[in-house]
This record gives sequence, structure tokens and C-alpha cells, in this order.
Amino acid sequence: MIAPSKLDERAKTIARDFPILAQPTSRGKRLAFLDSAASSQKPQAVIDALVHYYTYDNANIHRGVYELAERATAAFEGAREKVARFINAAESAELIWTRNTTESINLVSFSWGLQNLRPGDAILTSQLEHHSNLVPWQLLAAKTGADLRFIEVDANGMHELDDLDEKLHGVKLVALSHISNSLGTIAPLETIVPRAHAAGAIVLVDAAQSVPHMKVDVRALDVDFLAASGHKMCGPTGIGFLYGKRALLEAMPPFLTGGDMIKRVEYRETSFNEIPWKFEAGTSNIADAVALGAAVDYLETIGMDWVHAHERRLTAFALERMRTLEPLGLAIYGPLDPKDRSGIIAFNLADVHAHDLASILDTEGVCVRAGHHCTMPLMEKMGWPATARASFYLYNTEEDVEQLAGALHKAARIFKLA
Ligand code: C6P
Repeated sequence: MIAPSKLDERAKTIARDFPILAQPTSRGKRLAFLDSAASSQKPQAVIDALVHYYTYDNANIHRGVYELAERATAAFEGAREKVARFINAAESAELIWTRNTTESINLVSFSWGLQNLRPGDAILTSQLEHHSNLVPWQLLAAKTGADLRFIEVDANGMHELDDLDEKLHGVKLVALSHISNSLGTIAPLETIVPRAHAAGAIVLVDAAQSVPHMKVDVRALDVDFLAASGHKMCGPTGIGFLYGKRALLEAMPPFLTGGDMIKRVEYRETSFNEIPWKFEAGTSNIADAVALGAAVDYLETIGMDWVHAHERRLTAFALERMRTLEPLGLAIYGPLDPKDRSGIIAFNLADVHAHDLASILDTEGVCVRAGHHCTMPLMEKMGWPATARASFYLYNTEEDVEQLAGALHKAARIFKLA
């Protein structure tokens, strides 16, 4: 157990690795960046890796026999190995580069889904899902005649599992977010995954909000597919990945076709490359993959257990500070038990629209997201037109939380709630 002050001290040191955090806002305020669930900031080491790649190693991969091309290929495939190790995949061939979580999920939907689902089958997801883990399944269900079912959530965003076995009847695919981007709920995967497998379903996990923040072990979780985005884990935008178990990936048809994903092409026929390249048509996002490898190095140097412990403690501290505003009308959403939630806090202030609230927080240098957070059905179910959302990462400190609390008090004064 690390002492609270030690966690915050280290976070202050870590924040210095992120040059963007040192700049004041145009109003001269200190920047309190509390929107890492949307996209994280990048440490200098990742920015340097990008510049280094373009300065010294840039060439197309898997094609050239010259030294530079070999160096680029080695950097690209080396990054794949780093990310595969980071999530404890059995082998790097099970790690496919994509643009982001959204593309990873669409890959599974188009490739595995169209090949495997028939009328009478079912897909099970939850009421918490980001549109990226909902719309692909709506379209797949419409195309294949499969049924789309939902694990319901209660008023605090907790999964209701009493009727899980009943709901799993006939299900071929369970698709769940590990951590809800709207409410921070951590899905009880240790309960759901074995029961899904026992019912004959495979499991896809949308790990966009978990892989950046905690140790995620695909083999310990025994998930079949896992999707994540580089830009939420200190890496660049435009690079993400899909993990899949070898046997599943090998049996799936390609999603996109063209160069690099082929073994042999004739005028009327093509045989496909091995995994992972079978799913990587065209020139890949080489530089950003390499920089994501640097982001993984950076996170591993700090330690994912440390990241998780720090965020847990900072979230508990933020909840404590924010609760002092409850008498002024601050409503905080999401799981009540801290062990069920991550570093995401959704809230509203009385009947102030979340966008107005976020704009006032911005005048104090506090960056939070406001809106439906790409979970429109969840907002409608809960009866919230929108929420504001603060989300924490390894570089956030108690000072950021105090700045948020101060800005909320200012908003309460402006709206005559205090
Ligand atoms: N959530 C947020 O502010 P992409 O855009 O493909 O990198 O990630 C999509 C995605 C999928 N699942 C979950 C759980 C997510 O949180 C996100 C992205 C951001 O909450 C942007 S909408």
C-alpha cells in the first residue's frame, strides 16, 4: 500500500513528462485536463518516438530489402510485440493493427459476424455501451436475422445479472465494454465470461477505457476478442488494435482487401497472408504503431498497478470533494461502491445544462467533456439530457481535483445555487 501523498507526488513528476500540461489557458489559468477518457495527452517520449521514426527510420514495411525498410519493418513489428505482451496475448500474431476501437469492433462484426451468425442466433450486449459497441451489432443483427439482446443496468449503471443464463440462451456473441465511458462501471467479466463460454458464446471486450488504466490480461480474462485505441493510452491518434484468439482469426475471412494481406494473387483468385497481416490491407499506419510501442514502454516503466492505484485514490478524493457540493444540487452518477468504478465521474449541477456547466469550468482551466458521450440510449434510459464528465489519468493530481471543485463552486454561484 503506497501512502496517498506519495501517489500524488509521483503524479506531479509524471505530469512533467507531458509538455502540453505545462501551458496555461488563454485566460492565464493552470490547465486541469480532466478529459482523458476522450483522448489522453502524450508524453515527450511518445512525441520523440514519432519524430525519431520520421527523421531516421521512415520507409514502407514488408516490401523493401534495403536497410531502411528493414529498420522500419523491425520497428513496426517490434511495436506489435510490445502491445501483445502488454495485454499478455499468447503471440504477437494475435494482435492486429487497426485505426481504433471502433474499427476493431467493425472488423469482428463484418468478418466473424457475417460468417457465423444466422437467423435464430443472438448477440448479447449491455445497456451501457458506447455507440461503437452497439451500432455494429444493430447492423449485423439486421443483416443476419440474429436477435440483439441487452444486459440491463440499474439506476447506478450496475449490470443486472439475475437472468443472465436465460438471456444467454442461443447467444453466439457477447460484446461488452470492460469499463463504461459514461459512468465508469467496471463490468464483472470474471462472472460473465465463463457463463458466456458455457452457453457456447464467444466474448468480445471493448477495452477502450480499461487497457489504458489497469493491467488487462487477455488470457486471464479468457476473452476471445479485445479492442482498444492507442490515443487513450498515451499513444497517437489513428492507431488501435484488435486482439483475437488465433483459431478464430485464422477461420475468419479478411475484412479489407488489397496489398500486404495476400500470399498469392492471380487474375481470378487470391490466397491470403497469415495472421495478423491477413487483416492489414494496404500500407499501415507505421509511425503511429511505433509510437504506440513507445507509449507502452512508458506505461510499463511507470507500472499499470501504480496507474490503477493512483486513479482509484484520486477518484475517491474527487468524489469526497464533489459530494460537498451535493447540497447545492450537484448530482453524481455511476456505481456507489468505489471498487465497481474507474476514474470516470459523471455529474450534473441542478438543472444547468451540462454544456453550460462545462463552458464555465473551461473558464477556470478545467477540461471536462459534456453531452451524451456516444451513449445516447443510456442517457435516454436514465432520463438525463446530458451529463458532464471528469476523467482521470496518471498525470492528474489533487491540485486538478481542487481546481475542479473550485470551478464547480463558481458555477453554483453564477447559477445562483449558492
Ligand atoms: N470514447 C469518450 O469520450 P475510438 O473513437 O474508436 O477511439 O473509441 C471508441 C470508443 C469505444 N468504446 C468506448 C468504451 C469508448 O469510450 C470509446 C471512445 C470517447 O468517451 C470518445 S467518444
